[in-house]
Amino acid sequence: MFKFSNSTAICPHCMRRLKLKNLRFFCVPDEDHRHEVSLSFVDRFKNRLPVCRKPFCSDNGLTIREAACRFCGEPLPTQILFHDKFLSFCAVGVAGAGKSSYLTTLLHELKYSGLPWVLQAMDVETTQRAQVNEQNVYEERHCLKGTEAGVSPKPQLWTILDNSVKGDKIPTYALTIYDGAGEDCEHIDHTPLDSKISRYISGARMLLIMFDPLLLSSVRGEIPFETLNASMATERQTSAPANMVSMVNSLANYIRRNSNIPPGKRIDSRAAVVITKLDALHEMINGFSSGSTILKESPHVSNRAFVESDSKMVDLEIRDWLTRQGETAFLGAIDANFQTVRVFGVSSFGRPPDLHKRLAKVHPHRVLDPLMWMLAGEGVIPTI
Ligand SMILES: Nc1nc2c(ncn2[C@@H]2O[C@H](COP(=O)(O)OP(=O)(O)OP(=O)(O)O)[C@@H](O)[C@H]2O)c(=O)[nH]1
Ligand SMILES: [Mg+2]
Ligand SMILES: [Zn+2]
Ligand SMILES: [Zn+2]
Repeated sequence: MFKFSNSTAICPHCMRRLKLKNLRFFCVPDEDHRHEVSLSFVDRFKNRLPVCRKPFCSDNGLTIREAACRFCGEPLPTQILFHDKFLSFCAVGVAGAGKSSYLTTLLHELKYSGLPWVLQAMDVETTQRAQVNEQNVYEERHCLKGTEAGVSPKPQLWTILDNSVKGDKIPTYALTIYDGAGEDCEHIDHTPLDSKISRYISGARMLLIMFDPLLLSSVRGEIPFETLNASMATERQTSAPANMVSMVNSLANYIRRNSNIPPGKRIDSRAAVVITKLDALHEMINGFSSGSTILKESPHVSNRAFVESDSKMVDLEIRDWLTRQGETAFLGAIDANFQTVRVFGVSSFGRPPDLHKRLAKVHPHRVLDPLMWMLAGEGVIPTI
């Protein structure tokens, strides 16, 4: 059995470890009467949220509505401390690699794939952002707009309720997801990035390094022009694959500097290398052969466990494919910098958009695999 009580809460904005005393609490009986409430001795002792005892407030029921981190000042959901595990990941990749589309379908699959988990947003911003993206992709069936560069988008804050555990206490996991702009990732080592973004990248439990295969010239020569055009963020995607190698190197340098890791030591956060837009490669003669594991349905969800042999096979098939494309430098850079690396292949939409960037019915392929890998590593699901 896992000892959930061992986990420490982490501020999703500054990634510092949080205890009850590191939070400020505010009572908001109504907008005109917002005030801070301190923890009593008993609150600290029992590790519980404070209650406002002013007569006006207590007449209005439970009035502690807001909390904030004492370190960075960012607002936090009041319940943030009471999760059993704190999981976070961060998607990095050049502009147009498919990060936001991937995260949209990932969350959708997580909700509807039949896993015994309930996904709840912790704050209003997360709810709104997820709604806008879902509506775009699943209802209006249109590709997303590029993520705004130069600003620090807020991490999405989710709670996973684990219904698979019997008994009166359901384990809950805090899942924070950060989806930045590709443009910012490309210059990560050269520009003075927002200190919040930097802490987030260094502190995430898993990095999703998204690799767009359509940037490879060997691929571009082999797939129809229409498919290529529809599957690229044309106004943004100018990066050559060489940039992916330099992006990985500068990302690694950057994490090393921020976390004081010497150059000769591998970084110990998990790195999931995710090859996106697999659907566009179907027409490639030199693509994956029809019996490949990567083209089969993912077995992890139906087994409610991480199937190691399947994942290893997919890892091998993609490494082999990239080697055939002459792209050994990219994987070399990742293997040299990260201790725990696994390669995945996904299609967020299931088939390419049309020339007007409209989508057919969305059929994501293997989008949950990287998440299942992280959950297995954290002991949430078994590895078989
Ligand atoms: N064929 C295909 N194309 C995709 C897929 N996912 C994304 N695309 C294409 O890639 C483009 C960019 O996708 P985004 O998800 O916005 O990429 P991003 O990495 O978030 O880009 P930035 O926010 O600019 O960094 C989309 O407009 C689609 O044309 C996919 O699963 N298949
Ligand atoms: Mg984006
Ligand atoms: Zn903080
Ligand atoms: Zn009050």
